Amino acid sequence: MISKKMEKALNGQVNKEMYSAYLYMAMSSYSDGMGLKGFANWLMAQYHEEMLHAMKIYEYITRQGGRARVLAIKEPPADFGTPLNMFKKVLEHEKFVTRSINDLVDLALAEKDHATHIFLQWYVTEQVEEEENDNDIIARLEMVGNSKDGLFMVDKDLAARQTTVPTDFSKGIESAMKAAGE
Ligand code: OFO
Repeated sequence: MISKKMEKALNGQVNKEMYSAYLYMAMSSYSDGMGLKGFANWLMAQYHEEMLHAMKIYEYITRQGGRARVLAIKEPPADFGTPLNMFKKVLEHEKFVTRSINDLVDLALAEKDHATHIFLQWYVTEQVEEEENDNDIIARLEMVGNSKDGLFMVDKDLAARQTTVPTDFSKGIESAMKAAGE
């Protein structure tokens, strides 16, 4: 059982994760428009990851006897500047999400909600990985500078990203993860 306050905060996080998915889908489309298929691929893989992040919380709320809400998702921007600027925006957004996860952890501790505290640990770890990935890509783009060949190489690398993240959650997260081999 979770408190009403925790239910509201978790529903807010579902919405933030959904917005992350929307934002990365918008960035994927923008990358496609620039002919950067690898960037588009990486960002669309990230879209799927964010949907999983959202659905895990959605399911957790329900399992804890709460009511999962489907709140309106804000429209993301459509223009992101250079690939480097775009990834700086990705990192900035992930830092915002990290702060939001930390706030949820603080709330779980304040409420002595041990189940939610344990549940959130997965997100704490995930955020370290998210920021690390973005920092790596930013460092590579900074190294490349204005070199078109360099950008082509980064694009080729990002094209290699594959995701096994499940997309069908009708039977629950656990079985979706198993079916996807996660
Ligand atoms: Fe869900 O980690 Fe990004 O936003």
